[in-house]
Amino acid sequence: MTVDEIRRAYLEFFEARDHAVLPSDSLVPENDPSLLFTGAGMNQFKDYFLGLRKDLRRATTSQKCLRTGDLENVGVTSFHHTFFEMLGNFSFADYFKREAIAWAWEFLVDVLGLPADRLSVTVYEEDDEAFGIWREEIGLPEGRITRLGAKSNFWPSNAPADGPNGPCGPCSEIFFDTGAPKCDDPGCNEDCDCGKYVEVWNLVFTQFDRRDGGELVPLPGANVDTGMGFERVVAVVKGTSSAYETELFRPIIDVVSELSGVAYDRADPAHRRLRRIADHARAAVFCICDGVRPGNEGRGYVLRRILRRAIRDGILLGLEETFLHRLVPPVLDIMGDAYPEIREGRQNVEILVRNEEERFRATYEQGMARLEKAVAKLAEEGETVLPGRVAFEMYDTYGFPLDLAKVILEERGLDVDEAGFEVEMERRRAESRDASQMGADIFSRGPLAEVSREHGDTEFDGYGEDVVEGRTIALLADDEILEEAAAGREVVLVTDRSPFYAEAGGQVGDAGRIEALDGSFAMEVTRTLKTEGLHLHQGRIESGTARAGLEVRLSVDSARRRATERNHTATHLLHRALRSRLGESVEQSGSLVAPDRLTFDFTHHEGLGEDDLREVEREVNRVIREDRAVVTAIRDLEEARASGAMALFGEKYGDRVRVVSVGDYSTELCGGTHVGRTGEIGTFRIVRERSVAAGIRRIEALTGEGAVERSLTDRRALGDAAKLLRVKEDELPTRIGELLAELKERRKAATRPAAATPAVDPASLLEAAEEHGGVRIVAASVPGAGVPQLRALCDGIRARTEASAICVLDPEGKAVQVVVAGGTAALEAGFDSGRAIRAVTGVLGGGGGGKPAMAQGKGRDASRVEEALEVFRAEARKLLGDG
Ligand code: ALA
Repeated sequence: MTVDEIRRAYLEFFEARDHAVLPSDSLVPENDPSLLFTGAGMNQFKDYFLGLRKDLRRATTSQKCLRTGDLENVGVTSFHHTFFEMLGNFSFADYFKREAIAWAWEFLVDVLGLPADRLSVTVYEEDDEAFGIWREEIGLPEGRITRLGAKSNFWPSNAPADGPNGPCGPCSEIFFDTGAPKCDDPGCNEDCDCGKYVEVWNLVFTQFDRRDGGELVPLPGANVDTGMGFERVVAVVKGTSSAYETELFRPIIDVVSELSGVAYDRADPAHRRLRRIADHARAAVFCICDGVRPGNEGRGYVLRRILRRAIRDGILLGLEETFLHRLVPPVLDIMGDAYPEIREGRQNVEILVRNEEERFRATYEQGMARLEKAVAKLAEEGETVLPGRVAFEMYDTYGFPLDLAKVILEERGLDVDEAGFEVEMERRRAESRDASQMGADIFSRGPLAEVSREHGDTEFDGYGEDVVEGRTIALLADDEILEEAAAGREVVLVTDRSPFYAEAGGQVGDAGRIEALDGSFAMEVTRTLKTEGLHLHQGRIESGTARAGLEVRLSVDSARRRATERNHTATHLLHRALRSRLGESVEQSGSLVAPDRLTFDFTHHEGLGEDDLREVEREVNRVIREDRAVVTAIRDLEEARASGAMALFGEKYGDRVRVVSVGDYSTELCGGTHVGRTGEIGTFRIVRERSVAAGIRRIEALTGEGAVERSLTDRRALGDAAKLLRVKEDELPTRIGELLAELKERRKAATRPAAATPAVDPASLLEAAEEHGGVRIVAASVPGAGVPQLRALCDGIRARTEASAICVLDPEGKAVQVVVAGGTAALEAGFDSGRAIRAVTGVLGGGGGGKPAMAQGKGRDASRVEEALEVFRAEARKLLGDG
């Protein structure tokens, strides 16, 4: 059986038993930012187990999974992987232990043909029912049924005591005995990790919903969740003791071998690097295809760690060029039939992997040098622990993930101060927070917390109103609560309610004015932030004296807010349009919504072409013209997601969310403020598109007045240019092209070594010429003249006197060019250019010919120019006779 056949046999086996065959869920759980990666087949079915959904009773899948908890062991043991496939069959309040066990046994023994006497099982120590089924119904001898505790036979492991909350239950695991002898441990059994027993299948009887405090609440139905490790079962079927020996991995390892020239030897401990590379290449392909991009946070960081570990392994194997992207094709060959989606993104994946490798290689040598220095210093001081500060520098400056630095140090018997690393990391996080939030953090401790405790959260009234009346509750400056603040003072003013939108979700905070109803003070607000649930109005007291307890009118600067709203709604339209044009893999990765512009960062592997930009701009403008209504609603998070609302990757949301919809065109979870209808945006213009990080692009755009102003500025520039060049505006490109070509030509001419302008003119040549019988015999070398000038010289001389016999030549260039001419009086006296030229070019080692009045020729031997001129004079005298 091929691997594809084994996978198919499993799905068909359960399909024949009324299971719906469903596709694998994404590796990145779509609606669950709390879960980094899909780690089991059951993840996509949580709602079914909890009884929240009931439209399915039986399902079966082969699920893409990623687990990174055991990174150290990947490639070291035979069966540890980051990325793996889990085959599963699921019952939602339908069949239970009896069927699950019987079918598992039937599949392993009858379909895969595994020898029954090499299979053994474990059951949860209290699960007599499962024990009984294995013993009585399957007929397994008692000696091959082991009872174990919640650590081994509850799923998730130890869930009652340690969590997580959610569906869980006792399980029964099926093992294959490799036939290896038991290890030295007297208690060696299925639970032992010596490698004798390979766990192939876990049958979970999902009966409970674990709640806080370890409470196990029975689920509405008894469920089944099974997981068979595909790589393991393939190895077992193929009779090998390592998944890396199977056709799931071996072709990838072989490519690494070929590229590095390292012949793979399974027994050589150093060759775990090849296995690790193969594992990590698979993981990287699947992660990237499911939308993860290398980065410094969350999923992106997991991917970066995996990639950089593999790259380092490659460097240590002697791979001097980027290589990891060359493993993408073998991964696609092996896995592409089962998971066709990975074929679609092939180019993307290769580009991203190569980018990441180039980036890491660029600093790798320097980083290693830095680490060597630090290691030498440790040795000198007799220390064995690398300070956290250095580990952080390795991460921050040289791109070495902490765990990679750890691996490198471990290889030398050294350790890292991880706590120290965390301290540095936290400091850096705080710095970047400060840089982006400035004032806000100063107040997040102490006095503000006090205000918040006393008064509760500020009420935000600004979705519908620009002007609201409220009451001042606190004044702060320099981390202190003030009794009062007089004109001129910079303060933070807190009120019980506010129409001012506070900086969030990329939208800048509002500006405006706050005035006491009794006229006792007025304040200009330049910025609004929110912290501890309070709206903080930052600004200057303009007049009077502000204090707490005053009735005030808060007025948002409406023009500024409207401009911001245009940009915010346009950002949603842009997001939607980019996805329509470039594909749903486009993820928002940052945005700024200000009154004067918007910027939108998103994942994409390459720059956008002119066509893409134009299409996106057209589409957004079309939706603007359609004047669609922008509607906001508060909905349940789950309901909003089910309806397809776009949520931000990695963003945490509460149970009730605000959903902003633009007709049926775009739906996003968003707390910002928006226009009422798209027509208000007026117009949308992209002004720039560029890269801001590997795989992340940024679009800057303008709307409304900003876009109009920009158009006017552009038009003025065009008009001025057209006037200067005296053409119509639409002819500018052509005209500029012509001018540039001309300029280029001139520049070239200017830099050409100045063609030796002949220092001769016809008059001076005539003057220097000898005379024979009334005819002037002109013979001269004019270096650099070229044939046209030589001819021109002849004409010039004849114009002065027809009594002339002329030979001019140019000895520069590849050959000596010769022109001979005679004026009419010379011809009458017997001169013949044709005959003369033959004499001349004969000397020069060439030839030529022509009419009596004009002849042309050339010769190769520039060293005989003087001689040739002398021969001409003699020949001319001869032809002219004695006069
Ligand atoms: N969900 C079970 C596991 O992951 C089947 O082992």
